[in-house]
Amino acid sequence: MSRLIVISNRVADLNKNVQSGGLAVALADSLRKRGGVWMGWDGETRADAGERPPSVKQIGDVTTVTIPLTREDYEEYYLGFANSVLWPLFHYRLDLVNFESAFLEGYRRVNKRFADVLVNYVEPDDIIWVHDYHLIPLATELRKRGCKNRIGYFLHIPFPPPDILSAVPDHKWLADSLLSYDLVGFQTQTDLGNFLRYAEEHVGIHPHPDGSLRFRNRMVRADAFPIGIDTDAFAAIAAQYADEVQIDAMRRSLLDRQQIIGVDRLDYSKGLPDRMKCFSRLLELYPEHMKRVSFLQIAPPTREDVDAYADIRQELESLSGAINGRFADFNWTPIRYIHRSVPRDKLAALYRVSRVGLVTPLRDGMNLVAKEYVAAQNPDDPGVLVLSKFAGAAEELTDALIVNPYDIDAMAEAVHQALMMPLEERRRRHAALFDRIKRRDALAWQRSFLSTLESLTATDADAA
Ligand code: ADQ
Repeated sequence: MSRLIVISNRVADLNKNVQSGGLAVALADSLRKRGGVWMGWDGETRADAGERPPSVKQIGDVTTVTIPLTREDYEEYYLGFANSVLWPLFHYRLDLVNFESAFLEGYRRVNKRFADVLVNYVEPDDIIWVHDYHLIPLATELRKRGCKNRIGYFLHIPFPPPDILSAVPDHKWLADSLLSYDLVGFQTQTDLGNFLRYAEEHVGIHPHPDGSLRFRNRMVRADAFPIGIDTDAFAAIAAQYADEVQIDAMRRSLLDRQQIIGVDRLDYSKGLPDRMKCFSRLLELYPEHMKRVSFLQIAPPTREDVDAYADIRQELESLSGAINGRFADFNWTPIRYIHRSVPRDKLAALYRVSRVGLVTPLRDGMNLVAKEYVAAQNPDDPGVLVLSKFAGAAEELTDALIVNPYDIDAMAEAVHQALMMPLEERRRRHAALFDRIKRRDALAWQRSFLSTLESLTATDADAA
C-alpha cells in the first residue's frame, strides 16, 4: 500500500479525533494505516512567513507539516480569492463575488509556496490527496517541480454550472488546474455533471461514459464521492446524553414542548434568515404550536473579516429579536439563538432531544449536520429531518422531508408535517436514512476515493 500525502488548508489535531469530526477521523485513519504526511496552514500570520522553515511534528508514522502565512497572503489568498471569489462563486452567489487581481496573485503565490515545501516530503510511490477550493492549482505547481505521483483532488463545496463559472476571469485557468489532477472528486452527481458540461462546452473535451477525459495527452478521471460521517461513533456519543441537555429536555417534556434545531457555521450559504422566517410563518399558520415548540439555532461565527459575514450576523440578530419580540411570553422564548461553538458531545445530545432537524442551506456541498442529526436519533423515537433540496445530502437522504429553502410557506408546512408525524412513519424514515449514512460513512468515502486513485496509472508528468 502506498504512503498517503494529504494537503488541506488546515491540518486537524491528530490527537483529538472525537472532537474534530468525521472528516478528520477518516483522513487520520487512512494516514495512520498507510503512514504519510498531512500538510497545511498553521492558522498564524507572520511577517517572515516566507523565510521560516515549516513546523514538523511526528505522530507514529504520520508527519504533520504546517506553515504560517504573511498578512498579505491571509488577505489575498484566504480572505480574498478563496473566500471572496471561489466560495461565493461555487455557491452560485455571483452577487457576492468580489474579484481583485491581487487576490489571484496571492492565491497563486500561496499555492506555489505549498508546493515548494511539500516536494521535500514526497517519495516516488506516494499518492497525494489535495482538499478543497483553497488549493486548486497545487497539482500544476507540483508537476512543475517534477512530481510524477498520482494526485487526486476532492472539492468539498458545490461545483457551479458552466455559465456561472465562466463569469469569473481566469475560469479557464481554474479548469486547466483541475484537469492537471489524475482524479477529481465531487460531492454529488450534480456537481460532477456541471464539471463535465464545463469541460465539454468550454474546453472542448468529450468525457467518456465512466467520467474519464483526455486532456493534453493524459487521462483525467472525474467522479462523485459523497462524503459521510463517522456514523457509529457519533450515534454512540449522542446516546450518552450530556447531563445539562437531559435536564433541559426533561423540563420541556413536562411542559409538553418540542424543540426544532438548526446547527450551522454562520454563513450566507446556509439559508439562516429564511429559516427564521419559516419558524415565524409556522407560528402564524399553525398557532397551536405557540408555547408548544421552540427553535434552537446554533451558529458560531466564521470568516468575520469578510464583509458579507458581518452583514448576515446583523441580519440574524435583528430577525431573531423581532420574532421573539412578537411571539414570546413570560415563560416561553420562541427562538434561542446561540452564537458560538458547542462541544461535540453536547451537540450530539442536542440533536437527539430535538424533534425536528432543520437543515435548509441555499446551496451546500454535502452538509454533514444533516447526517449527524440522523445518526444522533433514538431509533425507537426518532426526530424528523427537514432538508433543503439544494444540500448535496439531498441526493442521498431522500427519506427526509425535502424542501425548497426559498419557499418559506412550503418550509413552514414541512416543519408542521414533521412535528405532527406519527411515530411509525418517523421510525420508517429514520431507519432508511440511518441505513444510508451507515453504509456510506466517512471511512467508506475515504476508501472509495483512494482505491479509485490507486487504480489509475501514474501520470506522465512531462506531458502535463
Ligand atoms: P461546512 O460548510 O462547515 O463544510 P457542514 O458539512 O455542515 O458544513 O459541516 C459543519 C461541521 O461543523 C459539522 O460537523 C458540525 O457538527 C460542525 N458544527 C457546526 N456548527 C457547530 C457548532 N456551533 N459547534 C460545534 N460544531 C459545529 C464544508 C462544506 C460542506 C461539506 C463539508 C464536508 O461547505 O458542504 O459537507 O465541508 O465536506
